Amino acid sequence: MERIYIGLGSNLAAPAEQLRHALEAMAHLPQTRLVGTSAFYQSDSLLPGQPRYTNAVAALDSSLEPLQLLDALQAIENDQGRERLERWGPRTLDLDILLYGDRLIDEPRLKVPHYQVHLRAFVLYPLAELAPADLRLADGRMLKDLLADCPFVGLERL
Ligand code: ROI
Repeated sequence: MERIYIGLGSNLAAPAEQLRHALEAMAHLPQTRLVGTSAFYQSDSLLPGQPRYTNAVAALDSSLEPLQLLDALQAIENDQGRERLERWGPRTLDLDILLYGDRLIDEPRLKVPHYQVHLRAFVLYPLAELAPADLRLADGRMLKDLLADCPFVGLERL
């Protein structure tokens, strides 16, 4: 079993409902237990001209291998009507593997820790609700240092 953190995001079709539905689906994955859910947060899109996003983070304990988990998360995204029209386009549901135990993963389909984790308040603050205060990422960075460099700006805790 490894502790895994998943970032959830949605900016289409009742985002908070999308997140709740995805949490329910993750709770039913094989070899997996949903052990925690952050609050939901709203923020503007990093790209202009899109609806605001609702984001959250979930903690899972799972014995699925990373690519098995990625497949399962993409199936949940697809079930909830995700259409991959453009790379950074609006989406009904985005599920990102942020951290996977203390693994460093660098594969074409999957990079962990997520490459933009340090830039995104809407990931770091919900993550900090679930993770231990002294969490060290697999690449050596401390969560508390990333938080100190990423102001809580433009986030609305729902
Ligand atoms: N902006 C916010 N606030 N939340 C997201 O999840 C998010 N996801 C994206 C882009 C378009 C970069 N902006 C985002 O993919």
